[in-house]
Amino acid sequence: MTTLPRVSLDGLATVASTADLRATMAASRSTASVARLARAGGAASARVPHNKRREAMDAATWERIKDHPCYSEDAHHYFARMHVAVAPGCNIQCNYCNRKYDCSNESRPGVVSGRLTPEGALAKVRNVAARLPQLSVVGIAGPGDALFQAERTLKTFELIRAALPDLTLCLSTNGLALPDHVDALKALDIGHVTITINYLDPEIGAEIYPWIFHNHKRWKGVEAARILHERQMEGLERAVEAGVLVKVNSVMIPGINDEHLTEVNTAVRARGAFLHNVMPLISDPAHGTKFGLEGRRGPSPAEIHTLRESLGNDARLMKHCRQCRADAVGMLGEDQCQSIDTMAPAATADDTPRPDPEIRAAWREVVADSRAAHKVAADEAEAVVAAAAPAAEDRLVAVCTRGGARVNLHFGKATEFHIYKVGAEGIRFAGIRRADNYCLGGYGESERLDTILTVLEGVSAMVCVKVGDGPRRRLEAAGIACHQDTRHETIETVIADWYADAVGAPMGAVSQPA
Ligand code: CLF
Ligand code: SF4
Repeated sequence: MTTLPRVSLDGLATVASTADLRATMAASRSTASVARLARAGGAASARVPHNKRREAMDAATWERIKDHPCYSEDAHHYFARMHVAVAPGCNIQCNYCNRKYDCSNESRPGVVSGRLTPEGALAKVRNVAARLPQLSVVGIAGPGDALFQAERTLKTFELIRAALPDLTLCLSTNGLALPDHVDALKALDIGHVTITINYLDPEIGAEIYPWIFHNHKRWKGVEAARILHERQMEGLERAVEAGVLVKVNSVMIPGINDEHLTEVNTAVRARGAFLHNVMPLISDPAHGTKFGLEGRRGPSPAEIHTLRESLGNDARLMKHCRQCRADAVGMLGEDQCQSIDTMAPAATADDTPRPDPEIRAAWREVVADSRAAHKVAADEAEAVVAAAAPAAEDRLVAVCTRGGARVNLHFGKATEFHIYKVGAEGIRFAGIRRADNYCLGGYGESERLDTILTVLEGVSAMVCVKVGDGPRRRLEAAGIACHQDTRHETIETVIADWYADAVGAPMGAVSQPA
């Protein structure tokens, strides 16, 4: 098996040299991996993504998203992003936002990011790039709107583009100011833009946005919502025309826009949006937002799942978003922003780590190798599932993983579960469900287990490296089978093993790719 080397993710403390990384790569290429690669057609297969939906994508588009952890679900197993919080102001008010915190369109309320100057942002990017070979994308997503004071955002992108040209630049906005800046973004070769679009109907929009600030004037109610809608659609169309890959984020707000999001999905697809990301409203009175204070609830994981299924659950639906903060650093779901902020400054200029594009290039080679092995393993797993029970009903499986697309985490340490749907259509990623980890170092927390059981509503099995007897009994009593696998194998392989067992087919009935 090809095992991804773990580099600089735990606290960003270890600086990996290119030589170290290449040595680790060589050591990780086991005989089994080489044999699998040979069966898959060798190096050429490294460029063929394993998931069926990606096989339909043209090569140029795949090239643009294959290292982007948000635009490619596959990439998020291997690549990291960082945000630089250079945009403090905002031109609208969302009822799910408290300005004390970050922009809730891409952030979890309850945290606040430090503000950076463009020069400070560049220094931080250089520091992270020197320590994190997985870094592939730098985004600006707040803490306010990235285009309200666009000069700060554009200046920051300009500095990063000049200093680290191999990094992809990415921007997230509420869309109000987007039509005015598409040309400037294009000139800086910003090819990935996210717009938060929560409605088409201004009457619904007025329930989400009390006011906007536009053309030197404050607008309120339905009139404000109509202007915001028109600007969002114009920005989307112009950005698509300019060749930008536009992702649309929508916050699902039960009782306001939950049923309306189907129309939003149709409209943004028709205008060329590359991806649609439906995110749950995060609402808590402690956050002091209007929705939080009036007790409006967010959707349950099952409600989000049902909506995504109704939207087709296809290639153009993002399901692995973590609603990360405006100064997030690291792999999605494994935020290292505090480690980097509290890191001791270098004693001398010579101690300052320097970004080395070769390390990132070496990491991309590691990933290409791992992806090729993953494709073979996933194909084998699909064949096992197809042979096991083509007529059996779909099951949801919760996976404990800390990256690399493998089952490589103990249940007690999981702060999120990767949900897969397995059945007649094979094995498909279906989303992420988050909960505080059960194990607190030597003992488990019963209340946390209650929450985990709620979060895993509708799930048939949990697969992990190990689970203790206590939580296993509770999970099984709730109808969730526990499947332990200590091999650190590919997610699809472990799911197929469980599934073949669960539906009663003989294990190993199919051992080769179909
Ligand atoms: Fe950042 Fe957003 Fe770019 Fe990603 S986040 S600006 S597209 S680099 Fe990603 Fe974070 Fe979800 Fe955003 S997981 S909140 S979708
Ligand atoms: Fe808050 Fe972002 Fe909405 Fe502005 S766009 S009000 S920062 S959630």
